Amino acid sequence: VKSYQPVQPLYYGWFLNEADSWKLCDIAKSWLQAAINVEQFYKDLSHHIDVVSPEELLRTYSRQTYRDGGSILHCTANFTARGKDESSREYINNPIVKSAMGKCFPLHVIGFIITPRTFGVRLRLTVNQLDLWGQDDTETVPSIISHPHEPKKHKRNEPTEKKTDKENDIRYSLFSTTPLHSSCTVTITQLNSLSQADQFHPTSGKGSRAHITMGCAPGVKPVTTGFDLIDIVRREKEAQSSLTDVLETFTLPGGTLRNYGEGSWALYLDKELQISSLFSAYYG
Ligand code: 2AM
Repeated sequence: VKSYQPVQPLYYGWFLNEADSWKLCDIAKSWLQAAINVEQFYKDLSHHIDVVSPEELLRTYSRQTYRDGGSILHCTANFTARGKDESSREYINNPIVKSAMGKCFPLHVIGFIITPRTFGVRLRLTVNQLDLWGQDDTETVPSIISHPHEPKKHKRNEPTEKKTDKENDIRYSLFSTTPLHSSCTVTITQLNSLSQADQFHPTSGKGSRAHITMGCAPGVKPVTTGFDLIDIVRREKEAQSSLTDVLETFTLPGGTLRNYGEGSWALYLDKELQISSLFSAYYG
């Protein structure tokens, strides 16, 4: 007699509906555009990525590597890899996880991270969400991210003969035709004298890896966004304890953009955005 094993999920997460996914893509695209309008940001990032224009930089981050086509945005709560190890199986069988399935949770967007590899939305998790959080916030970051010796040049998106509607979809290319406008003031801030230093380390410890991958540079896997965020949180801590004296900081309307070195930038929003999500599992 054959015995059948139930199929286990690839990962659990908070999923946006399609309309909200579109909306967040639009919002993220405008913030990326606002960052690109800052000359120093564009110069720095284009030094690390092989792009020749701001428009091409906008097109660099895509969601093409997603197995489901990437049209629904999500924040991974636990990558269970179909119950690969004991801790994944514990998570799958956890009564708190089981009872949260199909329930709604507000996601709190607090900013963005932009690196030569990834573009991600940074989230602040609530106490209830932290109960469901199973990602390793201190996972060792692969050496390419933590100690790059040379600026890593990513292969450019070669122009294709004719783009399909799907490829032209902003969810795939995050491409915008919005005209450039420039309005930013440069402030170089000595962190020690900053009264509201908390602004620059909005999350640390449990849940600090929480994010939504908006897009990846060519050849980069989505898992990299989490590693990039872990690395930025580490740099934020170093900056806070004054290991780094001065960081390039730019004030944008509604947010602050900060250079953490080696092409890694964080954008802090003045006001959080809230978006509804549904907790569920993805089977692939
Ligand atoms: P993401 O959460 O940064 O987007 C399917 O691949 C999803 O699981 C992606 O959303 C991806 O990253 C996440 N993921 C893939 N491999 C992972 C891993 N080894 N550890 C944690 N998350 C992973």
